[in-house]
Amino acid sequence: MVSHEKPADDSGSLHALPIDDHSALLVVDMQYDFLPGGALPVTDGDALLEPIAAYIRYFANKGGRVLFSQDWHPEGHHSFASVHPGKNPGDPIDTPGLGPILWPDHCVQKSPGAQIHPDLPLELGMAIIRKGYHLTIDSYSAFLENDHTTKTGLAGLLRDLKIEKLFVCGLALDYCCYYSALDAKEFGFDVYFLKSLTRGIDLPPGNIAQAIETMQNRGIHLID
Ligand code: VGL
Ligand code: ZN
Repeated sequence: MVSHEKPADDSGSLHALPIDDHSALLVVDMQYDFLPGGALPVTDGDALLEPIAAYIRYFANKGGRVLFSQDWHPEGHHSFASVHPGKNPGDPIDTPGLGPILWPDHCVQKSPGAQIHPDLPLELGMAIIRKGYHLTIDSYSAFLENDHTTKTGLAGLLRDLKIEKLFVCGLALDYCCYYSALDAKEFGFDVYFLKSLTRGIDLPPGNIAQAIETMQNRGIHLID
């Protein structure tokens, strides 16, 4: 069961968070393919464009660093159901580095669907972390690929900048945002999950509730 009570350490609303020059905002995978009309659309994902754009400006104004992640798969990526004969998107897969499920072809490198939506102020981002570019390994987290070993370099970058607090928003709540938040916590950052600035896929059903419960248990601040 997921508790709907506020966790004891909840640090309050979006605009009461301790943002300073040791803070970074990770805007996860706000790409056309994850928005309605895209290849792997997250319901209501487009409702995030305006509030995330506003939050990026607010955050940068407070002296925080802004980074984007970008799902960036080569054609024929092994996370795509289309490369597994007889398989469909949503089917389970348990090959190391992939799964738990297969996806439609999405965020293919240089395709329009892989573009980060230009309504976001990309110019305020100091870096774009690409992930999922190894043909046989998926990468939900912006820190570690799904083999749990291969680093993207994001942890080192944040440490070099003396970042202590990482704020996470974007798509999708129960995949790339979730795994990025868990890894950030593992790497020692104080993690603020901006729940109202995310939307989830919820595959398999119940996945969103489980992700939220796990984050609460790991000491990630969930901000509504
Ligand atoms: C994502 C599934 C596959 C995400 C990326 O950005 O959450 N989900 N690739
Ligand atoms: Zn992907």
